[in-house]
Amino acid sequence: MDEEILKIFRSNRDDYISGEELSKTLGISRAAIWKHIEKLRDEGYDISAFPHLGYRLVSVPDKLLPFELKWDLKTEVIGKKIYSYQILESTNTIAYRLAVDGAQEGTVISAEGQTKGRGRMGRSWFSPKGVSIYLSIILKPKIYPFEAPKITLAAAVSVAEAINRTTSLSALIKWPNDILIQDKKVCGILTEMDAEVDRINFLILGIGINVNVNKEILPEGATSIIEELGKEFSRLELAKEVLRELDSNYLIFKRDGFAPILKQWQKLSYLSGRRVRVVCQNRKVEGYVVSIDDLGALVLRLDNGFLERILAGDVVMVR
Ligand code: BT5
Repeated sequence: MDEEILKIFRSNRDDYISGEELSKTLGISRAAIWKHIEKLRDEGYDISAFPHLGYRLVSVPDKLLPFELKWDLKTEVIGKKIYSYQILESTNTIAYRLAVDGAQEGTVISAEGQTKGRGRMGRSWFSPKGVSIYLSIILKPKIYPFEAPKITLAAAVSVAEAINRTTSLSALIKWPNDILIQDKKVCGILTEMDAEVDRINFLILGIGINVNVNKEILPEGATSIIEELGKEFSRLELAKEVLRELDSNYLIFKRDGFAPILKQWQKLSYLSGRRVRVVCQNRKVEGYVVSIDDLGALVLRLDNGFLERILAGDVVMVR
């Protein structure tokens, strides 16, 4: 019912709508309408009320609520179903459970804050409440498990493009899963999956973006949109653009394969041409970044002139 009321407000943006009209259209009493309006106000909607005129929607809260995320989203796969929570341990954990229970591809889980946000390899993701974006998306690509890094890279391209499109900032991708602005990490992506040897049952794409959070409380080497922009930015607008970009890149990937994504990735790559040390498993490899290959592996030119492909690891810059 809240969504129905919001839909009516949205289609009469500048007009007042009387309680009587709402009650007739929705088939509930005026007292019930009032209760819903109060509930929406509690959620942060600014709804003005004038005697004899009725109600008008003034502004919506900057929260990742399902109705707001879905409004005007215009995606094909991503976000047909959205679940939003206040505080969760981790959006990836809930997404995993929903996927096990058969949730449809493209289902999105968002949270205002996380108590056990996680990164790769047991690391944690600092997730304060109400200031950033924490999303998990369930995907079911028909690819082999060893191809999963392609999806992480497609997601990285999507987030970087979303930031660059909605803000005046320039975000770049640091292989494999970091988005940087001015050399500092603004977003991390965690891909987890349920797979058999030759097929992926589902894959969970976890995306954390620091938006309106102050640098002082972030880990060393991190930044946020507000820090780089010098002013607050709408989490809702950015999250929607991420979902749109992801939808479009995922469809491109399904239709045309990885090559077009790779091309985009190369334009946004922070590492190309730089000297790096990659820590992978128990090894360290040093060299100049050539590119990534058609599986999403990082290709380094070693000092002896040989090329080496690295499938997974952490990259440290070397001067
Ligand atoms: C990542 O791991 O960068 C993946 C982070 C994914 C987070 C999302 S939020 C929604 C979804 N639900 C989850 O539970 N997770 C996903 P990794 O490359 O391992 O980087 C982790 C490291 O980044 C940490 O060890 C810190 O050094 C640093 N870090 C932690 N929190 C950060 C933050 N908010 N901003 C920037 N850096 C951070």
